[in-house]
Amino acid sequence: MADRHLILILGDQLTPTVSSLKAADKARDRLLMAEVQEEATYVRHHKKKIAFVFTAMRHFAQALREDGWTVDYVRLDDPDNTGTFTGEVGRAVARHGPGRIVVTEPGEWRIRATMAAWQDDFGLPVDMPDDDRFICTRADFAGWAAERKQLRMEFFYREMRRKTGLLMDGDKPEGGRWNFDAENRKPAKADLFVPTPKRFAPDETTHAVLALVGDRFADHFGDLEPFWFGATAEQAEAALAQFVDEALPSFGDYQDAMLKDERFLYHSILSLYINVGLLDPLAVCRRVENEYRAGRVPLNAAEGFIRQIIGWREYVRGIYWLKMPDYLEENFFGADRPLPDFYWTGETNMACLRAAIGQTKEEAYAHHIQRLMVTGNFAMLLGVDPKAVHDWYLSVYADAFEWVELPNTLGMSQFADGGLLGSKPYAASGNYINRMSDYCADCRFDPKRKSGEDACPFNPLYWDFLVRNRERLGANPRLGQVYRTWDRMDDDKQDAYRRSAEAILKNFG
Ligand code: FAD
Ligand code: DLZ
Ligand code: SF4
Repeated sequence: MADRHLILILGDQLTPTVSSLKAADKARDRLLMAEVQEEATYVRHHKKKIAFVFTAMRHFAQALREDGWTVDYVRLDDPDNTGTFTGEVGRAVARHGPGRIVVTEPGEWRIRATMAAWQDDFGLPVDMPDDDRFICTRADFAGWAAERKQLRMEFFYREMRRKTGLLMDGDKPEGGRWNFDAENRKPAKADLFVPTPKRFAPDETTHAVLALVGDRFADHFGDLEPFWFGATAEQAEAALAQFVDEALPSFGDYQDAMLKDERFLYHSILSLYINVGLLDPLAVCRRVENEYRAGRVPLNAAEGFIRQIIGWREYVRGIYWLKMPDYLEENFFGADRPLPDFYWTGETNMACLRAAIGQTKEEAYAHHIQRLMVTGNFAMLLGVDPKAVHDWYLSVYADAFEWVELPNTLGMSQFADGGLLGSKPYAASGNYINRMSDYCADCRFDPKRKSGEDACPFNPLYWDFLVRNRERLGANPRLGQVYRTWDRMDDDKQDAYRRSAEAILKNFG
């Protein structure tokens, strides 16, 4: 049927109003969703992540059917499953004889490159409408970037505030300031009351997916169970409601804090739902703004939260599409060490890394500061190949999709783009982690010791990293003071740092 459209819906396009469905016709068109081996294994995703994507896909397909759509849903264990998007689209074209293929532009460059060949492969036009779940189109971001020498998030964020009207007071920012981050750096005390994120008992569909994933991906990283993620838009809404009621008011205050027994603190644990399309980012922000306007949450919490979404989330997506595919190859420091094995096991006597990696293994979640200042910081100080770091982050988190993960990892956390995203590397010694967490009390190392066997490894590595990379970083005005501190140290102290760092580096190959 030549005027029929075949509409492919990807695993992160689980939104009833996704652009590919806007001009679609329930009676005429056929929808295709496919669980494919290639997507589950192009990096060895955490078991929980695969299970989350598959169960959310299955629930979404069911909701579409109930809404009157005809959906071809190909399960991973379907004996005819070819294992790739191209293979599954090919089979669906043969089944339905459509006149065109429609798919909302994918989030990843890799998939877009595959799709670029489909017109020739299938002799059919391929429509790829923009993904309008983002506030800033790719074209608008490129226009914004073209007018600037420096692509700083803060200025982009202000544009997004103006564009959406979120937390605006006429043409001025609510409360007289754009950014309340300075108020969001409180460390947390271990006895702080902390709410827990909303958990959902697996239903029959999720149980079937868990059995499949347990069977097929047993050798992938991470614990499959207990599995408590939601799988539907209704559940994601319930998770949002609980976050707003219980955690949002303190979200700002403790945004950068880390506690060994509190994995989630006041974070929202919503990124996975937003990224697959179960929650609309702008609607989430409007809800948070309403809480502020109703006097139920302070401005520093609402602003901090909204900035993460309309600021950082939109900004990294813009950077991704602006810079791919070359971005993947960036390696400003020429770092080439392998990722230490303990990133895959959590078995290390560094308590902060043990906690961050251990919870990543169990939950497929760590919050931003754990990702940036513990696992990311350590990999950068050590000089790990940024591609290996990128593979790790893309694999281990339930919310990891390349468009958001890559700029955060390669740009923000590894400074591998030489300063496109940040004005200086997020390098820190044990002092920062000690101040922002309760990890160090349980550690075999001493955050106050600078060198020698008991010194916190972050301390000598921090200085060694700066000295090793002086040619590349020495002219950075934000590091002038740090290099002056190094230059003022006496030779013995400098030697002690470098010898300790050498011993650690030798340990990690
Ligand atoms: P909250 O702290 O509650 O923040 C609220 C929301 O803001 C998040 O749900 C998310 O949608 C958004 N957000 C916050 N920070 C960022 C950011 N830097 N970039 C984009 N969106 C942001 N986020 C991902 O969604 N996927 C990733 O693969 C990912 N990889 C990361 C890798 C590294 C090395 C680092 C440093 C950060 C990464 N982030 C990633 C950003 C951030 O850590 C997560 O979005 C956040 O931890 C998700 O948890 P949450 O929902 O509890 O967030
Ligand atoms: C992450 C993921 C996984 C594990 N499996 C599938 C799948 O089987 N089918 C699918 O349509 N999408 C899957 N995804 C998401 C994609 O790999 C990819 O990250 C996004 O579609 C890119 O925007
Ligand atoms: Fe981490 Fe160093 Fe503290 Fe140990 S002492 S927990 S290695 S920061």
